[in-house]
Amino acid sequence: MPRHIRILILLCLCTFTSVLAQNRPDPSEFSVKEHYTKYEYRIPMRDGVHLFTSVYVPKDTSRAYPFLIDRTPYSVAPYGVDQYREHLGPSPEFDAAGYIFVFQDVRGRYMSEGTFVEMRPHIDDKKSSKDVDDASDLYDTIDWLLKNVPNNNGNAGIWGISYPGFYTSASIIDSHPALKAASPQAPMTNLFMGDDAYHGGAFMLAANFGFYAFFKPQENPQLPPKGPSPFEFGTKDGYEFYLNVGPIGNLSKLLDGKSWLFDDQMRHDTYDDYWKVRNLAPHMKNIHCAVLTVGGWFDAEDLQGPFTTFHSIDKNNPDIFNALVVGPWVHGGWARYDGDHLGRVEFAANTGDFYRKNILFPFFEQYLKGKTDAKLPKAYVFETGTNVWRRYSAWPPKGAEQKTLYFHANGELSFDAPSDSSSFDEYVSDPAHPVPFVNYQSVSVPQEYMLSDQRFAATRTDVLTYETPVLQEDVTITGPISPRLFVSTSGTDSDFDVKLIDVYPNDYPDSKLDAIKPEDRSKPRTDVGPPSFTMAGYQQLVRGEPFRGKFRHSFEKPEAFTPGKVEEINATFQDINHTFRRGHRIMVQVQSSWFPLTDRNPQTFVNIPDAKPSDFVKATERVYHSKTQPSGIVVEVSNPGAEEEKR
Ligand code: PG9
Repeated sequence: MPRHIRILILLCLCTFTSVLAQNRPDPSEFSVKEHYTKYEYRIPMRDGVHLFTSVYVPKDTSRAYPFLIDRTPYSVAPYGVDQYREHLGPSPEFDAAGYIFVFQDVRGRYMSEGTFVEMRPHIDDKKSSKDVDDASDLYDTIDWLLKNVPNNNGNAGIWGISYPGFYTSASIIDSHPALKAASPQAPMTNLFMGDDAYHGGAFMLAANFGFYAFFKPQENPQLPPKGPSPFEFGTKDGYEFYLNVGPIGNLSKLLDGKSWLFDDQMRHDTYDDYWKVRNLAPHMKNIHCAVLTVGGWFDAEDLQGPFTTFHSIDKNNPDIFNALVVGPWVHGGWARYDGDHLGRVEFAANTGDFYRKNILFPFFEQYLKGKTDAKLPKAYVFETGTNVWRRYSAWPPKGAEQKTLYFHANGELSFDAPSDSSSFDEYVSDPAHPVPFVNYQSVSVPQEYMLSDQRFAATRTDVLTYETPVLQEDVTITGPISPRLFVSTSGTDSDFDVKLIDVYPNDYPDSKLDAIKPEDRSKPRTDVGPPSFTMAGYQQLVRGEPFRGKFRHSFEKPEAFTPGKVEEINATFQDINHTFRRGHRIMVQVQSSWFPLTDRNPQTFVNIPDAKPSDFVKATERVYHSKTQPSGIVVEVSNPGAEEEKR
């Protein structure tokens, strides 16, 4: 066919599709009330408890629709059949495409009957109708919806972010046959092992106190909720606030007699039965729907959950479609933001929109409506540093080479092992002057801290810094990173926090972004941002985690240090997918406090929630880097181009 005719046909097609697009409702101007009718039901569960459920049904009855369910402890408000939500689905595409949207208050929260249990443990072997959990609640809900809500197509899907992400994973076990697709997003999976409550055995202080100051035990279940009243910190400076509180046991008194949800988190400070029964990973069996788990590289709350969930589902349900998506996002940011930057770091594209339109929406359309195959890879992961999406057939990608970034004398860092027969660095850690986790004031946990500038820490005498020479070629690190440290302390307990950092070149151009875009200022959890600074020499945190030394042998049975005795610590930190570019340097920092991100280690071996002010003492910490005590971080070095899935 002559070229000009081909161009003409192409032009006609383009005009035709753009006319079609113009005729579709613009998602941003979509009126839920105009297109949906709202119903409210009290759906009976097998034990007689009723769960309050709002259902929005498309007014257009010319076709049947699947259910898309969201189960939440945070209220399905607004209540009343004449009160409508502004948005229904995970993104505007869903509202316009047509689903029967279902929102349910979980047991014991807001308008639902029953008792609320924090991360209700799953019951594998249910003996009677009294044995209920989230899996049975979703099963009973789907059964009821299929029979009582007309115009459904017989399929159901479920999704949710954070706590609703946990409800998604917990509810799909022993799946109802009509359940065809699920998307657990930032699902809490094991609160002690790297999700909200504890990281490396250290209590995530500011995030948990902030959360439970608003997420209180409910006084009047089944009454329409009043908005939570904000906690008065009396200062804008969280560092000062938490330091003045003293031992963390004092925090309970500040919660007005409604502190048991917070106390449970704070007081279970070892991996005891309270946490073990709440670890969802071993129970993720008998799942018969397609699953797309979503996480963000900079999720300060539930970054571990997506990986644990994805791997557990893979292991226990090999026959289903099970995939992972991780982008450069903060907690739930994939649903709210453009995802083109965080703080001053830019990602070169609107990654949020890309995910919403090209990953999540096609996934549900395929599995709930039988639309075109979304052709999703096993792992759709954004590579930071290079700012590209990678499609891998496995996560972590196959073919990576294990290497260790070793610490050396004089602050050097390299892939070569040290050869000195004796070598160490030391610093004094003082709980009265802990290392701050950001260099600006905030009472919350600004999620920007996950990639924030570490130059302020590098200059402290209680922070060790190791750095490679300028890289001559790109180095891509994928998967979990595993510090292996040889340490000693003059005390009987100490934290060893390790940070992997990307150091930008000294001629790196400044960002065109304000510290925080004006339109983002009013949005939750990004309300504070870093003060202005230059990007030349920027020390971008890539992954940093605390490790509480007394757990070096077991998270169940903490052990005191013998002062001065060298001990080995092996930790595993959450995955990364980052390329350190040619011209940059790789840096590692080690410190013994990270405040008030984590609580302070008194540096005396005690039960920390019961610690007295006098237990908090200075300690001299040593980190060794000799031939026989070679501290470093074990990493997986990849060749991304070679490993990417062939389409
Ligand atoms: N990740 C959140 C959380 C759950 C439980 C405890 C603390 C935080 C959430 O936002 O749902």
